[in-house]
Amino acid sequence: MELIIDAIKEIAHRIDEAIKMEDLGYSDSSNSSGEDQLKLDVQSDLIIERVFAKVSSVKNLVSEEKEGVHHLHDDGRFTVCYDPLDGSSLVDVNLSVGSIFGIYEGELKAENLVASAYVVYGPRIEMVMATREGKPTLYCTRRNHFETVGEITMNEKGKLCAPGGTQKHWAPHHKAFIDGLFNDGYRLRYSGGMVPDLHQILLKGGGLFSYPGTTDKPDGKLRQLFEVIPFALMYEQAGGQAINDKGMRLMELVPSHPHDTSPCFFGSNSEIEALKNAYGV
Ligand code: P6P
Repeated sequence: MELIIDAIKEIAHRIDEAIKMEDLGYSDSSNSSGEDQLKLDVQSDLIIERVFAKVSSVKNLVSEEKEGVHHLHDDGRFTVCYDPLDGSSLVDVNLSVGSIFGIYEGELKAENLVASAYVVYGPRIEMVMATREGKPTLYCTRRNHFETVGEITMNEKGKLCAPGGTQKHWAPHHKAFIDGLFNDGYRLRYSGGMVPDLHQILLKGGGLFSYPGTTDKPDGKLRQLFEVIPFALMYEQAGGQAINDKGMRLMELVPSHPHDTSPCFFGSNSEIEALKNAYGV
């Protein structure tokens, strides 16, 4: 796992450099979810492929930007499912974006997630890594090198609310619940970038990030293997919870297709228990 962590650190530096140096235009292609691809999306995907090609323990890669499985090493143990540059459309307005990695062993389902990591490309490059043991670890770059900052623990109750999805497409019970949080004094913190939005709640003591099923996206928007399950491990290991709209742990998801999405709620215990009550689950 150390070699995979080192690979992600190398990827982080290279993608950060690409963000600062490369053309921000759109490529003439779209990804598996039908979203237009920035040249940066394609460039970031290529960087990840090339770096993991040097890590013999990585058997396969599955990218949010492509269909299918990219085979690397016959004797490898792990499949790395990744979103190379989540929220990339925010780069042209200079907001933070991120890369997300889920490291699986065996069938691609949540119970086979061995570890997860994400990188935030912001004023500094920061990285968080979680395994099934212990709290997530925060790393940040100082003088262009990653240094370990410490463990991440969420409070029982927070004060931040990151409500995803188009509000006019929310179910009435979801809108009433979110409005209730704001009436209780929660502060709106939503950039439209999953990585910085979830990173902020993890580091600022807690709250709730929600991307529900909506009338226009009944199964939600965020992808299980590349986005939802990796962050579910982070939140659970930090002492919070991560569930879907049925109250099921996201760490029990079994995608039927690599690009399946799921309604998802990540947060401190108090907010998630309140959401379960509001959803009647
Ligand atoms: P909405 C970015 O496009 C993304 O995939 C996530 O990073 C983010 O949380 C979500 O979509 C934002 O979606 O519908 O709220 O704009």
